[in-house]
Amino acid sequence: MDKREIVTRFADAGFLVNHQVVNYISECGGTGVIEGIIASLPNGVTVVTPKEVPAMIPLRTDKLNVGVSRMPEILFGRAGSSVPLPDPESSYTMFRDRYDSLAAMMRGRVSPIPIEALVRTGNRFTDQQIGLVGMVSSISTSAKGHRIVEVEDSTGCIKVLFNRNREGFTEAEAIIPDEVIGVKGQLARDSMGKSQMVFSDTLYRPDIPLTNVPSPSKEQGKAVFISDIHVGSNTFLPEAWEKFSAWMQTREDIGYLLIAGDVVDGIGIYPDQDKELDIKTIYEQYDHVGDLMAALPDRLKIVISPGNHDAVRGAEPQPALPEEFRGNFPPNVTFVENPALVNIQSVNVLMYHGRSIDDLIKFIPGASYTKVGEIMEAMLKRRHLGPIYGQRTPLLSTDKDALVIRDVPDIIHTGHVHISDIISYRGVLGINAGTWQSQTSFQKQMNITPTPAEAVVVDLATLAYEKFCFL
Ligand code: D5M
Ligand code: FE
Ligand code: ZN
Repeated sequence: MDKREIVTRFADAGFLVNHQVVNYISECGGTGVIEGIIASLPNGVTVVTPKEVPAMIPLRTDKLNVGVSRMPEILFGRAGSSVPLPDPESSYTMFRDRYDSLAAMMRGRVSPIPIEALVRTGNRFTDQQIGLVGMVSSISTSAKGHRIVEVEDSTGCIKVLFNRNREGFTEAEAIIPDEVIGVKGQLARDSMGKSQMVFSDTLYRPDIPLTNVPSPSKEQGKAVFISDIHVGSNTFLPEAWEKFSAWMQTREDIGYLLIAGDVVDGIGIYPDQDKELDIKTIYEQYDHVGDLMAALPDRLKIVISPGNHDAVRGAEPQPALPEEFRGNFPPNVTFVENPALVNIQSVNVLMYHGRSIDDLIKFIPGASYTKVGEIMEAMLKRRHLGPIYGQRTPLLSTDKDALVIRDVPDIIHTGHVHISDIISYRGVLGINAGTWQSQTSFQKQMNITPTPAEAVVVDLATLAYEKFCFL
């Protein structure tokens, strides 16, 4: 369209027009465009500038431009992906996968020899420095206070002694059942002169590489991390949630909300729970969570993974919340399994409810509920979210061990213990989100003081975080 004609048309309608607008229309518009622009002009405008032409308003690249936040990409833990092995006895497959994948992370540092070759009578390694990688099958303490750890690989098993007077003994004391460790040390006969034993010089864990650096997003955007809403419980804090919800309306810079499980209090999770429930059916509890999610800004992309109070199988990996409970949720919610690896604007977030934290606190000396950050660190060092089999965390037999931390995440997001904590370990940000329920009668008995109504905001472009409280 001719530029002079454009100017004339605006003039006929009583408007002056800026040259950028003229250029824009001459390149991509017909007469209909001019009529559209004129029709939508606010009262009082006499000069038409790019500001008045919605299609010309550039996409904002400042931090407020998260209205266009992309859908989270589920890298691991997509709904329906964790399938139990047909034969529950075949947990061997899963442990074999755990061993293989964690051993691979240490092979270069440890140069392991198969254990069978170390224990064979007359083997050529006796009294030599050797390396091995094994899964911990039993742990004991000798009369002199040394740690004796039995480890196994697919070829055999052997005892390793960690001397209490050696440097690094604290890490050896923190060895837990079913984790995979590497050892370098001296192969020798035990004190009875019978079987072979390794006297450890150095303990290795799969760990996060020292060279790991955080990889923030190249795009602007922010995400909120919460957990353990416990809707339905009479200790759920509706006023605090309302404050949070109202605040979210004002935070146009936030594009994502991630929730790490226990969104409802559930039904029949602990004895006499019904006496502590305000909402007594599981469907009504989820419908209410759906209402809470729908009241949040719909520009948000919400990701929900389940916890031990949710209406899914307790054994981990836990499936995503089934369709029958999702009826009242808005379409901007994505349901994933527990655990799940979620990519938001190229930042990888490992979501895990954290039931194993109870077990890890029990087994790691000095660990406590008030220092959950150390437990997230323990998971990262072991590259496993919950190694200990047969304690409080039920583990499902699957062909791949879903709790192995295969790829180093940028953020690990847990919950469950209702006490918030944030750490940074070798470039990985660890966020244990608190809860949205006040102290329960059980927690009172156990002397657990929760940190309710907190939300952690992470700037995806810098991975800097900020904590907000809504009590
Ligand atoms: O777990 C909240 C926290 O309370 C978590 O650290 C476990 C602990 N907890 C809760 N119930 C029990 C029982 N019955 N025994 C031991 N520890 C418990 P949540 O998953 O929200 O219940
Ligand atoms: Fe919880
Ligand atoms: Zn929980």
